[in-house]
Amino acid sequence: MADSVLNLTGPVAKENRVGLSALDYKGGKSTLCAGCGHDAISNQIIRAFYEMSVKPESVAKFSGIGCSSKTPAYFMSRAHGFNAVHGRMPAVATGATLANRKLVSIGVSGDGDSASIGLGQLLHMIRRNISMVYIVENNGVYGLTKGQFSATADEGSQLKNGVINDLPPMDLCALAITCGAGFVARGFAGDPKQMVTMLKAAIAYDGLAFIDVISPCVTFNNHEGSTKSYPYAKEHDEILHQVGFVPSFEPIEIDYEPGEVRDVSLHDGSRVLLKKLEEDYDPGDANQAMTRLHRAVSAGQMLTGIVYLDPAKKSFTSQLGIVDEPLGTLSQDVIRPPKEALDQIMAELM
Ligand SMILES: Cc1ncc(C[n+]2csc(CCOP(=O)(O)OP(=O)(O)O)c2C)c(N)n1
Ligand code: SF4
Repeated sequence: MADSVLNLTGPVAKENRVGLSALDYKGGKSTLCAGCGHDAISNQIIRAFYEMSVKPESVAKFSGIGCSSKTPAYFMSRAHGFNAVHGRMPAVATGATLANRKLVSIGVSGDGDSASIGLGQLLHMIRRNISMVYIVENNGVYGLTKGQFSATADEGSQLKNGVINDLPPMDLCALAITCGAGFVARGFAGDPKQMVTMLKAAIAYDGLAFIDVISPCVTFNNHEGSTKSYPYAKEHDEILHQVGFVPSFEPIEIDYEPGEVRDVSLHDGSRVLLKKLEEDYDPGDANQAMTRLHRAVSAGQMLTGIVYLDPAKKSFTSQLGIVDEPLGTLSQDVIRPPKEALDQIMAELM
């Protein structure tokens, strides 16, 4: 078992702008395998919300089913939370977000939850531009059910038992851009500096901020044949997939420069090749974003950073003109048409 909470020494022990310390953002103790990439992401979520001074009570956490979907229990215990049915988190989050536009919503899902069983739900949520941070903790496998390939597993990658994946992977970032997402990013669980920066930008974005995070499964997808392992991701910084079994390891952490390609070795000997977007990369060009994603795949790399950003895109709540006050607390005399209005409608129908 790993403790998911940040090391609360040094600057994080200070109070933020709303008078809270990082401790106020912690969650329960993680029950994930030691070294699982998902715990590293939870830590950066805690850090980002703390440093952005978002009150935990104003946050709504959503998830589906999977090891990744368990993680909202490991951060911000004081926030609202809903653990939905496998792959159905987007429908629940859509309803909650529309009912109360004041909530700061964050969804945490897995590649099985979002790219396999829940793909239809995810695509419609992106298309509607629901205001929330949507994280896919992408390890290329169904970790919770013992490591079967998911729809993001790379063709030719191998399970620990020798089974080879002969289907092509889905690139969730490319899919998100195609479906009209206004904020699309990719990160690596072992690169906390980049991760926390992208999370802060995502929290500040009004609309759906989609972040695909390569998050190695150290137990079922972190071996030599895996392309979603810590080592593979670190070597091929372009798209994340890692599967493998890594019993109780120290999390891998890297720090590398924009524009650099980093070959990362996972605990089981597999590798990931990460490429960080250049400092002067312009995320405002969707065509360029798609080209870069495709080029990275051809080079066997995972491209990380904010791949695409459209700050002008309207969120669904703005488009619908939803009032600021949560719908659930509006009084009857505001939400109910008066008798005269109903009588007039009836008269028009006669
Ligand atoms: C309707 C339904 N089908 C199948 C399952 C079994 N199941 C539970 S979690 C899971 C996959 C989780 O994989 P992923 O979302 O990638 O999360 P990870 O565990 O890898 O973080 C599956 C198939 C289920 N709970 N419900
Ligand atoms: S099985 Fe894999 S995804 Fe699940 S907690 Fe363990 S390392 Fe993480």
